[in-house]
Amino acid sequence: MTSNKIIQWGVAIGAACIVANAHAAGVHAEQCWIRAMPASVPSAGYLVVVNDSDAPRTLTDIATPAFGMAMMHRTESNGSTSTMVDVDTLPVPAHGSVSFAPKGYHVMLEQPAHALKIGSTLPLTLSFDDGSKVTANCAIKSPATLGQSTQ
Ligand SMILES: [Cu+2]
Repeated sequence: MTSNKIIQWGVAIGAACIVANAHAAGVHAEQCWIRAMPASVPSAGYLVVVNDSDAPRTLTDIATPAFGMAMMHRTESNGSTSTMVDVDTLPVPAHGSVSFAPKGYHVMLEQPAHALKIGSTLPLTLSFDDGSKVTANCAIKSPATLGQSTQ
């Protein structure tokens, strides 16, 4: 009996270590979607960047083979007018997250390599200051989509 208990504890501790390692991997992306616009107009990508690690991370670049240009922007509104500001780097706090959402941060996507197919997915690859990269699969949605994806 005693030795069985010891084995059970060993299994439980092993499982806990696997979970801890997955979190130590650091940063991941969630709920990525792209609002598809006609090729003559930029499309916009939205996602949530989650940092599960103990260290702050800085997002330094977003790239995709699906578009000729991918840029990080922030929308700033002053009453009736709104402008877009370039974002070079974006800090993601330890155990925190940053949301790209309509009227805030967005990924401006220009020059689609192929016509955007609603219902399909395209990858966005995020680069961080520690050299790590995370690829998100982003759902292509119609221009009428306004809110955050619930998927
Ligand atoms: Cu923009």
